[in-house]
Amino acid sequence: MRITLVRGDITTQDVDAVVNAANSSLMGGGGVDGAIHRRGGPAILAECRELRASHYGKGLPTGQAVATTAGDLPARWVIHTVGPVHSLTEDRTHLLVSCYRESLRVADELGAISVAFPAVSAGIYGWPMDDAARTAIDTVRATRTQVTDLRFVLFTPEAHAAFEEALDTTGS
Ligand code: AR6
Repeated sequence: MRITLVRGDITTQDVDAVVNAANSSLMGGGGVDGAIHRRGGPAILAECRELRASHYGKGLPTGQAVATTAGDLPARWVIHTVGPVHSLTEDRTHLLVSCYRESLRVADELGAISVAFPAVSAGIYGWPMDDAARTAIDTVRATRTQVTDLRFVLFTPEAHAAFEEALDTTGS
């Protein structure tokens, strides 16, 4: 698997699947979630509604992932995962790890070969960027998957620098 870092907006990525940092409601929000629903159009929300009705009446649990089509995005699928809100009193790293593992499991189920991830939980959910980057890189490196082109699409120079550091210093 090749891991690359890209500066920019995940909604422009021409990949099989883009991962959305969603919330349990699957009904959209700010950050990456807002951008994906804005650019992807109403088809994504319509499928999210169906998933809520058929499988996730109480919402998609934190750490899990589920796929919809990608509407008007260049990608084929959106994999929605719910990151943990960062906590100073409780270590929720296992839930962030689970987001990456579960997203890759869903990607494999779909037959996706190229997947773009944002820095899950590192925005509105308040996860410190350095730790979010290390957890992301360590986890994808340790996960067995058929994905061969895995990209982290980082919105800010700080996020890009943190992922670059993590890519250079962890896992080896
Ligand atoms: N492309 C790539 N990265 C982005 C983009 C984009 N278009 N927009 C923001 N980022 P966040 P979270 C970066 O807040 O912390 C939503 O309301 C951003 O700078 O999107 O998991 C959901 O509905 C940050 O580094 O996700 C949830 O309620 C990273 O993506 C909640 O926010 C993640 O930030 C989820 O919060």
